[in-house]
Amino acid sequence: MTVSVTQEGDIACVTLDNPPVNALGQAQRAGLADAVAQTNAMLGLRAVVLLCAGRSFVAGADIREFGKPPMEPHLPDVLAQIEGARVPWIAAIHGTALGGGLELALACRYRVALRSAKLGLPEVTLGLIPGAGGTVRLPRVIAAADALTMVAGGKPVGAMQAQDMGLVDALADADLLDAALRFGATLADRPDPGPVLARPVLNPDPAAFDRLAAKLAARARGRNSPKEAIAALRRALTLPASDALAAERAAFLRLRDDPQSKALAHVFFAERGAGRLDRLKGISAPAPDRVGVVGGGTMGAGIAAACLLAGRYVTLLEQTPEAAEAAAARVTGILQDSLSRGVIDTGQHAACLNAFTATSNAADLSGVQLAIEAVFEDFDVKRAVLAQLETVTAPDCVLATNTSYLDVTALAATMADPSRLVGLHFFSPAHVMKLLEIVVPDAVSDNALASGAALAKALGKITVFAGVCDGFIANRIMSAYRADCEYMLEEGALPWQIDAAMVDFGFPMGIYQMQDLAGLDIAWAMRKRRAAEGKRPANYVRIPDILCEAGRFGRKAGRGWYDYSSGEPLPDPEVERVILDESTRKGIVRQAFAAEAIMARILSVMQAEGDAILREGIAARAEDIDVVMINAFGFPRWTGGPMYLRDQPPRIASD
Ligand code: T1G
Repeated sequence: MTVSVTQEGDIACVTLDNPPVNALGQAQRAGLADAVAQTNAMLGLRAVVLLCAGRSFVAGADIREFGKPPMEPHLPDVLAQIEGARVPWIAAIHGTALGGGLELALACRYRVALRSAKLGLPEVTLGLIPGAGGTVRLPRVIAAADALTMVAGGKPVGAMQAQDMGLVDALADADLLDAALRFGATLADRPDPGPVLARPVLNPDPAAFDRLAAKLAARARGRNSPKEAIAALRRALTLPASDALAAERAAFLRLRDDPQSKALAHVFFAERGAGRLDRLKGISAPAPDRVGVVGGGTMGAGIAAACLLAGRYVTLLEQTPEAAEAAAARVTGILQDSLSRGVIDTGQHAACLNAFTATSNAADLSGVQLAIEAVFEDFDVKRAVLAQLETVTAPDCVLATNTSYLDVTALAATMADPSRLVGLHFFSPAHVMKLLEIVVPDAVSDNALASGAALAKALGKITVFAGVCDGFIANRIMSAYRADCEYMLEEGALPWQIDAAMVDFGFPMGIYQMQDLAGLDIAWAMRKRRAAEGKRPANYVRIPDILCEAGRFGRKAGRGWYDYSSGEPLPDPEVERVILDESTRKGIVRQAFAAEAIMARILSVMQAEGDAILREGIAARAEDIDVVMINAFGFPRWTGGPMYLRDQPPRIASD
C-alpha cells in the first residue's frame, strides 16, 4: 500500500509495496509521483533505484479499477515525471514486470533484473493494449519486430532473453538491490542513452514488420486487441513519439469500454475464484511431493509427466514389467518433447528423469503421499485398483481417481475408508491442458480435498470444483450440446456447417473436427455399453453409429465425419448421404440452418445445462462454468463464456 524513499549513499531507493503483486492502483501512482518530487529535491544524488517489496515487481495496472472511471494521477503522467526526473531512475526487477509494470520500467533510464524475472506486455490477453507508453517506448529499446511480437502476442520473455534483446541492461543472480546499486555506481562511466522516449526506433524494417503483422493479425481470430496492438506499433514506427503516445492512449481507453475487455477481465478473476471452495476456507494442505500414478496409458503418462514437470517425485504402476516399460517410454517421450520445445532446460529434464520410477510392483507405491488411478474407464476395474491402493499405501495417503464420468461417491463407497478418495479429472493431454476438475464425493475429507487442490496448484492448473454427476461440468455440458448438434443434423444441418459456425463464433475447431481428432470409436464403445445396460436415450440419433459401423473412426482411420484422403478434413458426400437417409427414415423434413441459428441453439443448450448444473449444486458459481468451457473446449475467451454471455445485454446489430 506504500511507496517509500530511502537513501544508500548517493543513490535513492524508491520501494513500492502493494501486496500481493504490487498492482498500480491510484494510491501507488500517487505515491510514485510523490517519490519523483521527493527525489528530485534530494541533492547530490547520482541515481534512483526503483524496486518492489514482496514476490514480484509490478504486475500491472490494478485490473480491479477497470470498471471505474480512470483516477488521477494517470499512469502516463507519472511515467513522464519519472522519465524526466532530475537523475536517471534504474528499475530493479524481480518476479514479473507485466503491463503497466514493464511500462513503469521502460520509463526508467535503465533496467536491472534477476535472471529468473519475466517481463511482458500481456494487455492483449485482457482485450486491451498497453495504455502508458508501452507500444511507443518498447521499440526504442528492442527491435521493432520483437516489440510487435511482445505487444500483439502478449507473452512475457525471461530476463536473459530480455537482455539479449536490449530490454534489460544488467542481470543479477542474487541480491537485486546490491546489483542495482552497483550498476548505479557505474553510470558516470557509461554513455548516457538518454530517456527512452527520446531514442530512435530500432530496426524499423517495414517489410519484415508487415510480414509479422500479417501473421499476428491472422492469429487474432475474433479478438480486437491484437489488431489494435499492431496499429499502435505501426504508429510508433511512423509518428513522432508524442503523437503515437496520444493515439495509444485513445485506443487503450476505447478498448477499456469494449465488451471484449470487460469479458476478459471477468475471465481473469473467474479463473482465480474458481479454485475456491467454502468448506476449505482456512484449511490448507501441503502439495504432495511424492505422487503415485496407476495406469500408464495416454492419461496416466500425461498425469505422470505433469507431476514431474512440476517438480514432483512420481512412481508409475502398471500391471506387467512390459507395460511399465511402455508407460515409461510414453512419459520420457513427453519429457524429451518438453526439452526440445524449450519448456524445460537440460537440468530440469535430468531432474525429471531422476524423479521418475515405472514399476509393476505395487509395493513401490508405499511411500507416496497421493496416488491417482488412471486405468480403464470401468467401475469394477477402478474399484479393484482403489482397493489395492488402500492396502499398499499409507493410511494418510490421499487417493484420487481420474475418471471422466463414473460416480466417484459410489466408487468411494466401495473402499474401506471412503474419506480418502477425491476426483482429479484431468483433460487430455494432461501435461498441457490447464483445466482440472476437482470432483467432491460425499465422504471425502477436507484434507484429501485440500491435498488434491494443493497438487493442482503446484501443477499450475486452473481448478474448478465439481459435484458428482454424469460428466461433472465439462463433459456433461459437452454431451448436451453434442446431442443437440446431432438433432440439428437430422433436422437439416451438415457437420461442416456446424463446425464453420462454431469456428466463426471463435472456437478453434468445430465439434465434428474435434470428434474426428479424438476418434469416434471411444464414444461408440460407450454408447454400446449404455445400450447394453438399457440406457439408450429415447430420441436416439443413429448417425454416429452408422459411421462407426462403416469403420469411419475419424482422422486416424482416414475418414470420420470428414474425408481425410487429401490430408485435410473435407466434407464427405457419403456422410451427407447417411444424414439425409436418416432424416428420411425418421420422416423429418430438412430445413436450412444459418450459422447464427446454429450458434443460438448451441449456446442455449449450454446455458440450459449450465443452469441445471447450478441448480443441482454441481458447480458453485456461474463463472466456474465459463472457466470450464473456455479451458476445456476452447469457448472463445474474449466472449466471457456461455453463462457470462447469457447475462449480457443484447448486442445492437450495428455494433
Ligand atoms: N490487478 C489486480 N489484481 C491482480 C493483478 C492485477 N494486475 N494481477 C494479479 N492480481 C491478483 C489476483 O487476482 C490474485 O488475487 C492475486 O493477485 C494473485 O494473482 C496500464 C492497463 C502476476 C503472473 O495482465 O498474470 O497493466 O485471488 O493468483 O499465479 O498498460 O496474477 O489472491 O485475491 O494470478 O502467482 C496487465 C495479470 C494489467 C498481469 C501472478 N497485467 N496478473 O500470478 O498469482 S493491464 C497483467 C498475472 C495493464 C497498462 C495496462 C498473474 C501474475 P486473489 P495470481 P500468480
